[in-house]
Amino acid sequence: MNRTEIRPLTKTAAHPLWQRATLSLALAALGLNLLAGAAVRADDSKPAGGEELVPLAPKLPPPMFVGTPKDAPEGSNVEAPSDKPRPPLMIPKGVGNVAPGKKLTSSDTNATPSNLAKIIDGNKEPSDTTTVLLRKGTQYLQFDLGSAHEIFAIVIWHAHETPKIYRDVIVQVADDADFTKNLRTLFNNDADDSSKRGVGTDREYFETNEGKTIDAKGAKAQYVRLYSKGSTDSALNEYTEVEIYGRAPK
Ligand SMILES: [Ca+2]
Ligand SMILES: [Ca+2]
Repeated sequence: MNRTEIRPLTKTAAHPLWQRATLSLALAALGLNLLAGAAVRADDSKPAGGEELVPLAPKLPPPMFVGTPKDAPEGSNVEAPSDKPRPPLMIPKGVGNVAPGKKLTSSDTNATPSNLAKIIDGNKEPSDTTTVLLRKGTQYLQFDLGSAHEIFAIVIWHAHETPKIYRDVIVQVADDADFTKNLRTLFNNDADDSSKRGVGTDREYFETNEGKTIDAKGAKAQYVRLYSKGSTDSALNEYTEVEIYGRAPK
């Protein structure tokens, strides 16, 4: 540096050198604070337990119909259909489908174990041979997970060959097989309580290849029941596949 450059700064600049240095330090500190703020915000996005969450991405069967369904039947509170994929549910990393191999029974005692096994065989394409039929009226499927599990999501494919609406879709969990201990309702769209499991406030929905994802929010339970009472297509109850995303508690 030579004197001709220093002089204008020291004599005429708004900030003497020491003030400029202080300003630079203040700006640097501000930058660090902003970086620290970003780090804090990233930490805040994690759940209280600090677990890493990932989008639930079940393997989807191909769609069976093109476009969005027609208007809902009169009196229905059905969700507006969308031609876009639904936003994924976030679940803890490493949580998988625990349904395969678990004990599966039904209120329809005509449903044989080998028939019910089709509901947890991974095939989600509805057809005469892959879809399990339960008799008409309110019927349920019951899963026994063998021990208490933390359940984060339940995905249900009734039958998506047409955009039908299933009635009285109710998902409950409990600590015992008779559903008397620690009964909790995770989903219920039976607005008129015709299935006698309580008045539901959840929306009805059109069956699609995406299935229906129920947010189980980490509920701890050994038993899961899925109810339905026929659809806009038929009085019978159909299931093509059910997945239960959970884990045995640590
Ligand atoms: Ca299946
Ligand atoms: Ca009903």
